[in-house]
Amino acid sequence: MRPDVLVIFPLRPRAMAQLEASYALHHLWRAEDHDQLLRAVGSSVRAIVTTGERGASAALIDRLPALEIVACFGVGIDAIDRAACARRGVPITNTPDVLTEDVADMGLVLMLAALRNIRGGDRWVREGRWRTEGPMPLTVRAGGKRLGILGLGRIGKALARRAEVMGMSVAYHGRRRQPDVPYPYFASLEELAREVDVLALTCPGGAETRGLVTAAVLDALGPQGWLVNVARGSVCDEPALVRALVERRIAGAALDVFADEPNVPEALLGLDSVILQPHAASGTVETRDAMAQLVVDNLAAHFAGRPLLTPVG
Ligand code: NAP
Ligand code: 8YV
Repeated sequence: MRPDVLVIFPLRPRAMAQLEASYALHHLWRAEDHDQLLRAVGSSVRAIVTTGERGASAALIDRLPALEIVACFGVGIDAIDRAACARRGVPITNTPDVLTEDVADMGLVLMLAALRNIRGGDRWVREGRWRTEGPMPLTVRAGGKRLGILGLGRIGKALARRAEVMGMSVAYHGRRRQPDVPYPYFASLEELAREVDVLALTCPGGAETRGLVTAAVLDALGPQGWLVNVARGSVCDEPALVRALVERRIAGAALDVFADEPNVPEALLGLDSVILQPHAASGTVETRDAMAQLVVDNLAAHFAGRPLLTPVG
């Protein structure tokens, strides 16, 4: 009998076809009545397929007594209740590495788009202001600026490499100094923010990092400082960020992630100093296919009794 798998959100088509061939899939995302589906199949579900955004709550996990594994399409697992999985001895897999370069690309693109006011320039052309008013207002050079990275992991390091190519200097904050990296370490995030022109967030979400970027950190970044967030919306105190932007206490922000996705604070929508993306940093065909394949391969390894490819430690 094919193992029962609960699909919280579908993956890429080729990966879904592979899953269809090997498992009995139960699609929570298209069930009109979640409760009814869980009552019908919950007792036999052996695996969850989910995404970084949708995760898996303790309430859901508790309804699946036969659960053996949670396979996440995404590296960030802050939306999965790790404690509930640990209590039940259920391993979690994620999709590290395969998305690193694309997410770092998005960090770089967002940073440059903010500093060079790419949105404003595009609008300047479309609205005919180039013809009527002449050149657009000047923008800010990236080269020579200082980039601070909160969370110098896989993505943070890939972003740092890109920033160095742009002629930027790099410093970082994390829970500890990393002896093998050449960049200056700041034990205090506020001190780092004071020292840099751009603060980029590339750490995990979740309880440990919730609200790390406070109003005080934003004030330390200051009116010439920019915030780039490709981590999780929860890492930043979003109301404090909105206030800092509205009051021009920071120069601008480039945001791929938000506290309550897909809801974005109304106040951000009208601000020229902000560039927004819909949590799209890993969203290339190539990366999403590789992430989806990793989900499929982790499940295959689990059900074949082989070691998982990318278990969360
Ligand atoms: P990673 O390699 O594990 O790097 C995470 C870094 O964050 C580590 O260097 C870690 O350093 C630091 N960190 C962890 N906890 C911290 C804390 N409490 N305070 C300060 N720093 C902390 O992970 P990754 O693969 O680079 O991914 C990072 C995150 O990016 C993911 O978890 C996810 O939330 C986000 N992401 C977003 C997108 C998107 O679409 N926007 C896509 C992929 C990933 P220390 O251990 O030294 O503290
Ligand atoms: C999303 C991400 O998971 O990997 C992560 O942590 O945030 C993203 O890659 C992706 O949008 C899939 O839903």
